[in-house]
Amino acid sequence: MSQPTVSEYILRRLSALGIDRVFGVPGDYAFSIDDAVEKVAGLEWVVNANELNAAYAADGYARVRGAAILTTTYGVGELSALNGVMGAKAHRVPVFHLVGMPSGRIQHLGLITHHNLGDTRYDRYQAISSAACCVWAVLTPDNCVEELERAIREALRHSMPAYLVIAEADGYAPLIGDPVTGVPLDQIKRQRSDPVELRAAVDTVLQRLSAAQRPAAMITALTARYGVAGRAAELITRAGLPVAIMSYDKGVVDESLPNYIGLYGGQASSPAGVRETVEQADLLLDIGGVMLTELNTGMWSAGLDVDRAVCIHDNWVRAGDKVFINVAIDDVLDALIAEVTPAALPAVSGPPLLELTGSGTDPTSSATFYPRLQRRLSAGDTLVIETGTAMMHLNAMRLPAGVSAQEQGLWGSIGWATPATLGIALAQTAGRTWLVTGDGSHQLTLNELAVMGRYRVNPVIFVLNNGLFGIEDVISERGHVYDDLAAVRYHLLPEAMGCKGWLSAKVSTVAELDAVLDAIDRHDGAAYVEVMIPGEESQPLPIEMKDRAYKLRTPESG
Ligand SMILES: Cc1ncc(C[n+]2csc(CCOP(=O)(O)OP(=O)(O)O)c2C)c(N)n1
Ligand SMILES: [Mg+2]
Repeated sequence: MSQPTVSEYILRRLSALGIDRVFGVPGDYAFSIDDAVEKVAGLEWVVNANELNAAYAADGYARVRGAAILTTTYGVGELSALNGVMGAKAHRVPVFHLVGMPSGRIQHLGLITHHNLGDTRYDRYQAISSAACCVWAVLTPDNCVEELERAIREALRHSMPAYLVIAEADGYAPLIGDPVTGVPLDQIKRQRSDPVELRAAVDTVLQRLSAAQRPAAMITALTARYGVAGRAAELITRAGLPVAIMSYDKGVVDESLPNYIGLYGGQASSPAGVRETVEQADLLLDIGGVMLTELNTGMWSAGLDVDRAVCIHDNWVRAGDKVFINVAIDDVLDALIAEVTPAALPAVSGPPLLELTGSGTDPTSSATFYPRLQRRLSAGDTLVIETGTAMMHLNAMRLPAGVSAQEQGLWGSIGWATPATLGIALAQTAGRTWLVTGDGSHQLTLNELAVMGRYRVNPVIFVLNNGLFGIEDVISERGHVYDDLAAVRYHLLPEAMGCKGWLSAKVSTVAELDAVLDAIDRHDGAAYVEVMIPGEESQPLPIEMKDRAYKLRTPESG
């Protein structure tokens, strides 16, 4: 058999992980990659509206499939993608970012090229783009086989993006060396354990569990990244532990579990009793490693005692002042599931359904919208949550059985959710993909609606139109011109974007909202609803709270 080209080989090898789409924007330096996508069996192009959107879409896809491919062109393309790739790094999402660059002949002749600064430095962007990744390589015909294996291994081991650069002529050149076939991602052992450390870690966790009188657990999104969220749930169920999540981890636990108690976030816990269960626990089993940022902890109000916690991280375990290293999370969970003493599930009452309020000509508002949304989601669905006021409401809303969620709470780049919805919808094999986004966030990336129409994905999208960067008004104060938005008529967009067969509506009363939700139930296709929300809902936080949270006043003397 003749050798594949370097770019064909790279794409074939990556597609063997179980990837069937390539997100990106073509460019002349990247043509070898762009052409190869058309040639490699099992891969299809998704041409995004811009590279930032492509990176967000790849992030969404990889959250479902475990990994994604993103391709952009030299300089202008890769730099536009950077915010999205960095977000994938923050959220531990393996995205393979493939970038073309000027060929070796251009470089050796010292020719000046476009997408450069008018000089003959060709490697300028590598330091920038690679900073958003955990591994990077310039792939050539000679080093491609080995370097690509290294990049795949490291990206999966760390669960972070990889940056792969291919000079154009090299991409078209035949591969030198023996191709590797590869296997699907779920058959890959991503990290291996030191058996002595593993035994010691597992014994310690088992001892702590059996000694505990009031244990509780938390599970984080990191478990989903390593494909072990199901095993984490199995462990806490077998061990009979009540389980809470934090905001950033929304969707990682089935919230219909009888031992699910709700959202922990210090003083922002919901229901409020979750705080006591978590903070009074004599053993807190943290599976994944909770993230104690201000937004995740009700402004650093979490009272978690390190001595009472056992944290199972991706490849290390901490129990008080003991740290076990080189212990892979899947090995730790497997051993604990096998060896833990089974216990009955605690009788807990998790968060109730939101109260259904309003009717008829009452205006749509947060109070009338979220309870209705909650009652429409069903098993197999995914809810995509945009940063902003919507995230505050949706994190506290109990998800129905079998419903998962995705959000970008840590990186928090508004605009992420709309293209991520495209990637998630393309990656899902069942269930509906729902998006709730504020109008301001949507304005950043709404051109991706056209791409959704082109590739015939069928999300259900709610754009909450309050005419404001509302959450910014909350944390600053009302009335700043910089928080007012251009008055877009959102519900007309699907039509203008060429989205065929989309149900599209604008609702400003509860009766209209109920009617459109019924229509969506009956509609076999995408839906796009502009929901009017009163701007007055976005009331500023008390001054004291703003000072404490965002400005950190100079302390009083004495
Ligand atoms: C890329 C980026 N730019 C700016 C911000 C700052 N920011 C955070 S939330 C927000 C406003 C979101 O407004 P909208 O989507 O309308 O939601 P609302 O709170 O009004 O419901 C802004 C501007 C950010 N997080 N990310
Ligand atoms: Mg808004």
